[in-house]
Amino acid sequence: MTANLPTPLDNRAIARVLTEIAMLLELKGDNPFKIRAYRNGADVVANAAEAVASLDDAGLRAWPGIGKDLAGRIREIALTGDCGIKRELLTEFPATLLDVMRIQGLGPKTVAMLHKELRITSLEDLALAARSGRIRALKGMGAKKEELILRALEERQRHAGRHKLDRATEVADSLVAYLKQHAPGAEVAAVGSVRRGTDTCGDLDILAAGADRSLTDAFVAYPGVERVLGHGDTKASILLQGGFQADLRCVTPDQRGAALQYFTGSKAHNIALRDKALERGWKLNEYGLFDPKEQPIAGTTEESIYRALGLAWIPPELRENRGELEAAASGALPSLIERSDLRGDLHMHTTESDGRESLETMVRAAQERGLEYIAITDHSKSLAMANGLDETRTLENAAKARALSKTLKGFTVLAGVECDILPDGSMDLSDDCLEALDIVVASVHSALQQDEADMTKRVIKAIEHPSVDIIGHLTGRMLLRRDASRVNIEKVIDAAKANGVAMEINSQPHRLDLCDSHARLARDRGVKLVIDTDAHEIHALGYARWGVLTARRAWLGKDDVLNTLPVAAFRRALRRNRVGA
Ligand code: DGT
Ligand code: CA
Ligand code: CA
Ligand code: ZN
Repeated sequence: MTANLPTPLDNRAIARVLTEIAMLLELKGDNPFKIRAYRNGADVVANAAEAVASLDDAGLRAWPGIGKDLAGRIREIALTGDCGIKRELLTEFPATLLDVMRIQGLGPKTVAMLHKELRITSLEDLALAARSGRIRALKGMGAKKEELILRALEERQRHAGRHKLDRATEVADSLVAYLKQHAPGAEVAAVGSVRRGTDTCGDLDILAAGADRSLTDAFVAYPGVERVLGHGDTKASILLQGGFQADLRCVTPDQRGAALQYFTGSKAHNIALRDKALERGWKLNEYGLFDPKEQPIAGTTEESIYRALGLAWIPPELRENRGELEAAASGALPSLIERSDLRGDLHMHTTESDGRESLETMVRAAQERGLEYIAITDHSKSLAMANGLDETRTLENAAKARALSKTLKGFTVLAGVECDILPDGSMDLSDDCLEALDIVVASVHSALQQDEADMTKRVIKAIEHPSVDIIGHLTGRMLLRRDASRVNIEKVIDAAKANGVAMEINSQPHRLDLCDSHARLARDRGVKLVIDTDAHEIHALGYARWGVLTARRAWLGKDDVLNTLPVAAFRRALRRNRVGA
């Protein structure tokens, strides 16, 4: 495969090929040291700060655990997107067997046995074999294991083809950058769910306006394409390594606005908008807005289309047909929060519990990002695995934070804790300890399977504790991995409102918890929100971007979010300091 301008693979894609080689070697039962070397190589590449493809052999070998052979393979993968050893291994094991290996609970030995004994080569084969009871008969398997496989397959089905927003955005951005190189005069943008900022995204939709026809050729030649699904003059679809599907649509400059609007969606928003056009006897589609004689009314810009329909331009995050058309008609669209409105971050961890950086490092990184205050909120003692803090250590940690804060100009470090909410709703730390802090985030981390009544009672009990200021990541969901816990959101929100407790939008891209609709409900009922990163390392402070997107999807303005306030006002707004609280 050759592109006119070859773009080398990014680090993530290279790491993925290395991991696949390791997996194939595992299937083969190859030398464990060799396998470990590839896995280590994948880690090193994935975490490298610079683009691996730009390094020469010596540069690569300067890294720990990268020898001559591995360095050669990495360069081969970076430049060609593939590797001889992988091709060779794939003659023994089909690529679809790697999907089987990614099923929760299936190790390489089991997969190799399934391949050998039952000729299983794909997920379809695996499902068939499990459903017909052929797996239980194998050595070391049994009915229970078979049942677990079926459940894992079901789970996968539910999540199939979806990706977390951060990764989807990253892949879409690289594609857009690549296409721009090939069509410098064109306008190229990611549309669809990535532009709307939904917490998970299906396929990636890319729109190019004013590019010539060869752009679809460049698109299908993108490095890292696994399969071309369709290739015409104005549209093309590809499947990328890593499971992303991407669609490109090319339009003329005068169709740009209409296409941008149409392909941004959502489908529900588009249908409601088209109804508005139909009311006037007009037609709206991806080519433009037309009168009954097919004469164009609008289409060059999104604004022109909305305006012609009597509407203000609607930010993409709101386009879900959740009342935005009515608001746009009556001048009632909210003024949405921006990332630059955030002044503080109230949830982060250090090496005192399970964070990877010291207090000092986290503070410096927050200052460098332009924040004015942070709260250090390490875990409490019941999270033994995270080295959670007991009362004594919590207070020592608080003293350290306050002492550091005194030495800083124009920056405040608040002494806090992320206190675990125990299964019965009581706090993991004593009342005296919690009261002595500047801020307390209370979160559920265990017994997530409780039924709705118990979980609701548990969270409300925490909300009623006088020293709890913020409820962290309410539902404990892990996107595409673990469902939200069952909790009566309305009752929780009402309790938060009654007690003056704020609710967190946790910005970790695998959480985004509260989700957009819960956060909107909270705001509608007058509950204040905070947008936190829950950072465990400095890079994660950047996750605020995803939390802000979720907040915008929840219709939040600056005034709805406490950590847009300057520090003094922020502190006065905390439950513990509120007059009459
Ligand atoms: P995804 O891919 O599941 O994360 O969600 P989207 O919103 O990116 O959906 P996708 O890729 O199926 O389609 C992209 C946009 O194209 C969608 O947001 C709105 C528009 N669209 C797709 N199908 C229809 C349709 O049947 N009617 C209308 N009016 N618009 C559609
Ligand atoms: Ca899409
Ligand atoms: Ca699509
Ligand atoms: Zn937590």
